[in-house]
Amino acid sequence: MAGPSQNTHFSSSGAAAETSIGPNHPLQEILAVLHCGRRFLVCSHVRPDGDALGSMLACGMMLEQMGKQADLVSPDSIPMLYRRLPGAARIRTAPVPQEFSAEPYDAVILLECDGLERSGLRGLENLFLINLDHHVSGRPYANLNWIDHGAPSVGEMVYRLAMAAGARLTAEMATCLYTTVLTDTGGFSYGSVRASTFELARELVQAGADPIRIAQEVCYSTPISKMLLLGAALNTLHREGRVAWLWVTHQDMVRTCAAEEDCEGIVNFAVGVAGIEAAVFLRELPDGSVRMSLRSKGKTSVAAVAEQLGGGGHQNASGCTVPGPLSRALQDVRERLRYALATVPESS
Ligand SMILES: [Mn+2]
Repeated sequence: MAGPSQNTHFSSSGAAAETSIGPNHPLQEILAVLHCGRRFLVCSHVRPDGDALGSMLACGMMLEQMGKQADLVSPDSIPMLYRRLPGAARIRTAPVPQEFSAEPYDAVILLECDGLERSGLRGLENLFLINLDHHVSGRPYANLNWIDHGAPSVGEMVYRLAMAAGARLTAEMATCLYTTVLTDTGGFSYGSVRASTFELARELVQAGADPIRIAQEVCYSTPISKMLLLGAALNTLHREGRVAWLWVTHQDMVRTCAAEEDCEGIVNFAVGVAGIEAAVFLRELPDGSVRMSLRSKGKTSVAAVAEQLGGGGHQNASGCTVPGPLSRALQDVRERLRYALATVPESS
């Protein structure tokens, strides 16, 4: 196994990167480590989304095809709408072991974590770390780093890795990967979408991913608690110029019996308003701090705003957690969004 001093960083954007996988490409180095090892830990970030879970599952399937042992671990439970992903029951969720350093892993594969803390797992520091990320906030903290800011989902990177490994694209794997693309591009509508995104989608559908069934499960299986919470949030919807915002209090969460996962996607109702370029959804947490989800359209970036507030993400989708109270957090983020928009010309 390669020593932990090895440190490779690669960053690219645009489709050109896909055609130039030379011997020094981090993908090849990652592949070499996977070939040598026997047992791997595969994890992603806290509050896993469609990309995190679909990528973990596809990565596990690839490793199994390679004859390796893969342990899939998430510190948080799997949101309802992803529990029917092929192999989802394989992911170990809480309670997870607090200490991984004693486990005989040849490497840890971290999917879209911009640091070890994002994994929500402890004791990984001394293991050999492989970092696959596509976030703007992605940085080379691991032993091997493959960061592709142009990839619409980290699932696409797992796909490229699996193809390079000679893995067979099974219907199950294709279903997991299609879910990563569908969810991380907001249904093929974010700025990260390019022609190759549809080529990948086509390939995944040909391999057995059912786009209609996946859309049904991801987009049309809303629990009633989420609809009630959405109602509460929509009651607070406001706009000022090109910025819109909405929020829920902790009391709203309790009253509607909503789970954390029910907040996902609510921000899209604000950014979806005509004439709006940037939007934020705020949620008051039980301890009074505030979780924010930011979205924007086109060239307007909300990545920097989230980073200023200690979070991170993409140009069109980012998030952060800030101290309360809600009213002050809202005022602060509105000012930052107004400032971010001041540099972007109004779209026609
Ligand atoms: Mn992602």
